[in-house]
Amino acid sequence: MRKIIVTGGAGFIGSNFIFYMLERHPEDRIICLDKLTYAGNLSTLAPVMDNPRFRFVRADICDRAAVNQLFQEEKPDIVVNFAAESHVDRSILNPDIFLQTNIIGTAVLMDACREYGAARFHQVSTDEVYGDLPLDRPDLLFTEETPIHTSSPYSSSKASADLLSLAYYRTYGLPVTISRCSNNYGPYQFPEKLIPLMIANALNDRPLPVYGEGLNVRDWLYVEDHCLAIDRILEKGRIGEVYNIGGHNEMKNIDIVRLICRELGKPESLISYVADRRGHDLRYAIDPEKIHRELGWLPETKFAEGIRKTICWYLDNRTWWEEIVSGEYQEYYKKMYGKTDEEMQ
Ligand code: NAD
Ligand code: TDX
Repeated sequence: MRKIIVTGGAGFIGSNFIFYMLERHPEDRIICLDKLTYAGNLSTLAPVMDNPRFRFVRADICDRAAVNQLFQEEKPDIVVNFAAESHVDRSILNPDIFLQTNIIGTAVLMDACREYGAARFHQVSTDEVYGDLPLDRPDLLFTEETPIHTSSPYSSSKASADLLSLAYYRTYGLPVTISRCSNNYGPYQFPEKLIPLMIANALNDRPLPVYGEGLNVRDWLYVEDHCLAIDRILEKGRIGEVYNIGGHNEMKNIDIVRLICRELGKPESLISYVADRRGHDLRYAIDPEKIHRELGWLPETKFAEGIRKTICWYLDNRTWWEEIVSGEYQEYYKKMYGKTDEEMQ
């Protein structure tokens, strides 16, 4: 039996990972450590709360005493660190918390891994650490050797955590692996991110705010394929290595928004071009050759299927996202887009 601490497991990818692991590995015990920020929702984890192989602990990964106490109690074999401030626009409005959680929090977790002898620390990173690629060079892709070259406070904080993780590997011999994944989509994604924001607004016949001309390109991966890739890295990945994760699925933002309108039967007149994001990365594109060659990973869900499943999930789970788009989110929305979600009706 492996004991696995999953940090940030009440968020989008972490919760999908917990569901995936409990089902795929009936011998594992999963302990979720989450602060429950605006992005973390305990209701997401309701289906597994009573599972005897699951435990939820509310704590901040920056809180050394709380983290050490949990490691003392559980003596985990593996730690998978999803916990992070994850939204680029929020990092532009207020970088400070990104430095705290994404950098200091990662260090606190790795110190606890050293102290209590975890056999693996896996850092969930992002393709954003490589900066961006030009729109007119489709031949260029991010490989694991692409230099770190960040654009936003968010990506800089994630890159800092990556460097720190590799330093802990080299200096202390901590058994670290890192994955850098492209943009994820799927169930339970907070509606501040492009795809769920457009689905939620379109369903409410509200404007669809596209930054700039909507020509920026992202490489989209269905969340379950990300979970599968991390599972492979935990089982067969080489210590001290970085693995890129992506599915060769580049799309322009505007094409995604138009597709969502089509799928929901909503008019494109809802699209509203708004001021561009500061420092907006032009294009992300992952070369997943290493993880394919070494670990045999390939994505299983095609975009056409994944986006339909995702849209259906948001249609079937209105209460989940309607509850979380209240309160703090309304304040953020106003700061970000000028009006609250409700005023935009
Ligand atoms: P999310 O914002 O949906 O969830 C983050 C979770 O972390 C929340 O449950 C939140 O409560 C928790 N958290 C935040 N600060 C914490 C703290 N100080 N202590 C404990 N818990 C804390 O994020 P996500 O989209 O699921 O991303 C998860 C990870 O994957 C992040 O590290 C992100 O950088 C990385 N990533 C995300 C994507 C993507 O497309 N979403 C792509 C590549 C990598
Ligand atoms: O209202 C919007 N309008 C818009 O045009 C929003 C929220 C986004 N966009 C654009 C900006 C990006 O080009 O859509 C694209 C995707 O934006 P986000 O969903 O905010 O994702 P991105 O900035 O690409 O970062 C995501 O992928 C990498 C995750 O949020 C990160 O956590 C991950 O590391």
